[in-house]
Amino acid sequence: MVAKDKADFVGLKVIGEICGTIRDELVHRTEPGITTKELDEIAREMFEKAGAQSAPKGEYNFPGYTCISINEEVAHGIPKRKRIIQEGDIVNIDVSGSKNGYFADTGVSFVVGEGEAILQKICDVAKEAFEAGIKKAQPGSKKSAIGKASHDVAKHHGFTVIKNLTGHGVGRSIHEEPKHIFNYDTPWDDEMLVEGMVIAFEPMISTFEEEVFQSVDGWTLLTNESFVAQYEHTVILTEEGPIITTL
Ligand code: M3C
Ligand code: CO
Ligand code: CO
Repeated sequence: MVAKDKADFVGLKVIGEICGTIRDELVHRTEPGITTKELDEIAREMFEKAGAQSAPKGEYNFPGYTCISINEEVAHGIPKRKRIIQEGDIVNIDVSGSKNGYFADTGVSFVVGEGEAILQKICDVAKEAFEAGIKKAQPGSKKSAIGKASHDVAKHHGFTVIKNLTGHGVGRSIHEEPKHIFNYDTPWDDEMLVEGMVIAFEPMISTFEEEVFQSVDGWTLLTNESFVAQYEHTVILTEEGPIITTL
């Protein structure tokens, strides 16, 4: 969407804060021994208390309130009673929701306790790639500048980006125009960014692969052998600078 008036900004900030708070609480509660279903249950209660709805459930009938993906799972991981989180796992928690017709989407990858150093490294690089991309997200600039900046960061650290998953427009629904915010340079894409445009930018940094594939469960997106970290926020683009609603 393109945010135009006070009501749009307030609506986006309200659901942004709800999703950001749920994401942080789930990260905080993640420890070895907890199941992904238990974490999702915390999110269910928090959505309910906030008078908000889970976007995956409400929009796609996803079997969970949040997407929780571990190790070879990159995204759209289904919370499960049998999936017990272990020390050293790389976990991605992606929280998206709506309230009063406004939507937000945010996610973060992190390592549980002590893990392999490279896992922490890709998490740090995903954040750095997000920040580099968002610096280019100015009204009047080309949309493709965002992906180029994030890919440059990945390459600088010797990593790759996932090319068959992208960020997206958000605001009045979970996935809307602009359909794709790529994680790499797309010089053919001459779409321009405009004042008030709301995007979810979500660079996915891999140790060496560029594509994910879908699991037989019909939801979970997997890698073959690499590890992937994602970092996502909902951002309103303005002349005065980006407003991150999900901080
Ligand atoms: N929030 C998710 C979508 C959840 S709906 C099942 C997203 O938009 O960030 C991703 N899209 C692709 C991978 S993660
Ligand atoms: Co998301
Ligand atoms: Co998203």
